[in-house]
Amino acid sequence: MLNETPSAIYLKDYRVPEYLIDQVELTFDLNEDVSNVTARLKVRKNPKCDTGPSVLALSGSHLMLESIALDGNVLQDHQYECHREGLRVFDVPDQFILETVTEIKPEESTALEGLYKSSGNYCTQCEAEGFRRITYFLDRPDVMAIYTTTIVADKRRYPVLLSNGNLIERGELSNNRHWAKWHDPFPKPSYLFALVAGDLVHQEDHFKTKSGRNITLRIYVEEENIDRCDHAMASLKKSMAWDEKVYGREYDLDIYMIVAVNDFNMGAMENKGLNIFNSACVLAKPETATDNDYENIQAIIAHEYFHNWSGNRVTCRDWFQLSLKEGFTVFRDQHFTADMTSKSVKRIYDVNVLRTSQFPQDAGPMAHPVRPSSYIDISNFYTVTIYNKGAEVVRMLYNLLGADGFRKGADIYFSLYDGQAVTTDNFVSAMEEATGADLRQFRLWYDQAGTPEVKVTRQYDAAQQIYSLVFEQTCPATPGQATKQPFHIPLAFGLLDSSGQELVPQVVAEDNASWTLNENVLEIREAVTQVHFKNLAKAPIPSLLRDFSAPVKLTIEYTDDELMFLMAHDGNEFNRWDAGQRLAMRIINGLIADLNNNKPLAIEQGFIDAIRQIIEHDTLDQSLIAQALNFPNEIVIAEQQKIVDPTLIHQAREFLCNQVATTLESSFMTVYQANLNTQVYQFNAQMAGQRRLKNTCLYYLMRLNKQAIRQMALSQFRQANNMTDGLEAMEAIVNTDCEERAVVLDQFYQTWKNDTLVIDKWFALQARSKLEKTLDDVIALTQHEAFDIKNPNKMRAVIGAFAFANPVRFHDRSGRGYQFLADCIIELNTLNPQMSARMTNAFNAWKRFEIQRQTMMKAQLERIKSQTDLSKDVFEIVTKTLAET
Ligand code: B3K
Ligand code: ZN
Repeated sequence: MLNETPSAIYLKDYRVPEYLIDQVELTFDLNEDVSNVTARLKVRKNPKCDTGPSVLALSGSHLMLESIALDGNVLQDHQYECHREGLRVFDVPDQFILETVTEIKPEESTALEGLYKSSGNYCTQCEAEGFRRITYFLDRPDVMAIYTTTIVADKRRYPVLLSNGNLIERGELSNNRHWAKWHDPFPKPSYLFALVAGDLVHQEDHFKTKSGRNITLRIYVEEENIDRCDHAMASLKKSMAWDEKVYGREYDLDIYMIVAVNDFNMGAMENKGLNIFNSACVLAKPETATDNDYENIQAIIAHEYFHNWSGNRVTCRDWFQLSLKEGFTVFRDQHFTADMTSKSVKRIYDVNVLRTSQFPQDAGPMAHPVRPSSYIDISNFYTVTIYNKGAEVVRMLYNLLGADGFRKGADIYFSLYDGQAVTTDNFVSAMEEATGADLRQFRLWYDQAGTPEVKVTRQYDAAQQIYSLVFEQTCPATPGQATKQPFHIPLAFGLLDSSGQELVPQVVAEDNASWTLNENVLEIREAVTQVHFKNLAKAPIPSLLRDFSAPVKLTIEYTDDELMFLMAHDGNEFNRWDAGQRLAMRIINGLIADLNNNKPLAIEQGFIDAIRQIIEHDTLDQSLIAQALNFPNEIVIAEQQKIVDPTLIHQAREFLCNQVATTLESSFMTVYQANLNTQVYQFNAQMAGQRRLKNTCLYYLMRLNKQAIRQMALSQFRQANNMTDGLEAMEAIVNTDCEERAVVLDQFYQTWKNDTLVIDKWFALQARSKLEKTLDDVIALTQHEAFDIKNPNKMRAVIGAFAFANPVRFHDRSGRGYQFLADCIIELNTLNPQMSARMTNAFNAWKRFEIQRQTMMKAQLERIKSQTDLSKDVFEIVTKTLAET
């Protein structure tokens, strides 16, 4: 906790490490309450760094130093100094062995960093700076070492002892203790270190690599979960095959292990050869996991596996480069999921994440570039900007260079930098080297924060048969960046004739044109770009930013009829969906204005008819139809408002959805009935799509709150042979004020109360409920016997779902939602600073709200800030959120 104001760390201050550590030998003596770590470090002066005094400065935190020796000689007090953040050893030679013994208390680590306990088992989380809670070390990613780890523990309580690499020896000791020794031959940064000691069982399988090596695959879980590993194992094997096929990357160790733990701050961690996963991101069987869980698990297993190359073999020089591994790896997992399911459906899903989370971040006080230039606490920078916008930047490169060019660039990147810690700039250079492309301006995507806005206007000259598009790009100011330079933006587009046929664009070539056209991708580079198309007897309808080819906000004044035309005819599935989103947004904005002016509300029949055509479409992918029926959510709508009033936004959106439900009841009912399916559950894109569409129909129908429909939902809830259908029926009921609500909630709880992951779903859907009493329910749920503020999954399910996914109830006019969240943040601040800081982000947009809510949110932020023991994590978010600019 803070004794002084935390200070920022700057990219410009990066210096190579003065010392390197080539080899690490660790011995863990695990005992209840206090454990000992012996570290034997082979240290040498970094030849790239010839200046500086001979002082070795190691990081360390929450450690008790028991002994320290250099080349076998115990150090005297004056030869070293221990301080709050580490250890300094004076007058060290150019090469030496440093041996320390430290005492740690894993049982006390509620922050879930370093070595800690979850459900009685020991596990670790070292990224970004958790290793320093295990031993004194050069805990920075550009120090890569070879690790040998010995674990000694009680045999009955901890029969399984795991670390990175391969098991090389094991043995028995007296007093019912045993030991295991692991060796990882690949040099790695300390953040990839892992250890597990526990009472676990495993599922085993094998994978034969393309060069014929046989890899052992194991998933370790608590005994009661052994029947929930099949999907994760299948996903792992698919990921391994995909990375060989698409990137030519083969796995390198003889064994790949995944361990599921119940207490984990995020989804999973890519430790070399020993991934540690939040159990929610591994365990699945049809009765307990939904289609969304299945998809999520497949994506996260793939993501962590892909890190073995993009992150582990080639790692980050410093934490400013975090997106080097995260953006690239998210792009890789998105591409994998698209290949396993449907390209358009996956793209829509990913764009929804950008619009719901990343664009608001870019527009708020925590906006930062994909490669930030400073941070106070790196844990706060595992953000949608680093991950998802970072992936968009890589996707733009992929689209600009083509699949072959990009693959060549990736090959160069992996071979040139294997075993090294590098920068995003090295990544872009590899792409340039492979293709000869000039990516100088493109690099601005890494350094400039904010979402660019592209305004498009169009003109048609009938006499000349020339059609012109004018693109004006701007980017709003973000903290620390008042002005921006224009971006290099790839805009995929098409021109449609009045029957929906695709025209072949013929551009009027101009000398010194700043833009280029590659097939159907227009690359713009300047603040204003004009492009003229010739030989057009009539003005075409443009379909722009196809497949969301750049992470920008594109505005163009389409007429309603044009949007409906694009909804029906655009050859690009993503843009068909997006035309529907634009139209729905326009309607909702109109409703908000009418509500403001006390005007009666109405929806034009044309829109309803267009929606009817989509519902009844019998050749479209059913997941795609379901996506088209999901109008922009309340957070995305809020993004568009000058002054945000969540109550009005909610009323407007509800009015639209209710009108659609009322007018199209019979269509929804027909489609619902047609897709009832009693077959054995299987997870595949087609069946998941069918369930998704059916449940979307049920959701609309339940808005009518009719007895017969409630019965229908109830019987779906009771008869479901899988969690997806059971939970969707329950969610539809829980969002309706009806007598069945309490019945299903109680029945579900009684059935599943011993299943912690299922109970998280039960918590989350109550926290997301739009009923007015939700705020009181949420407060009560935090007192429920199954709630535990120390468990991040429970936190996310109750408090996270409420604060981030239920704007109308969180922003309750009384301000009680804010008070409640601030209480939680303050309680968590000492228990788990990372989680606490993440929750604080729910206040980020406070300045955009109407004045009463703004004032109340500010008061809560001030209250958090005034806590005497504020963690560095929360300090950073709260001060940046309150800052004037
Ligand atoms: N690299 C980890 C995230 C670590 C977060 C540390 N606070 C998971 C992932 O992105 O794969
Ligand atoms: Zn990652």
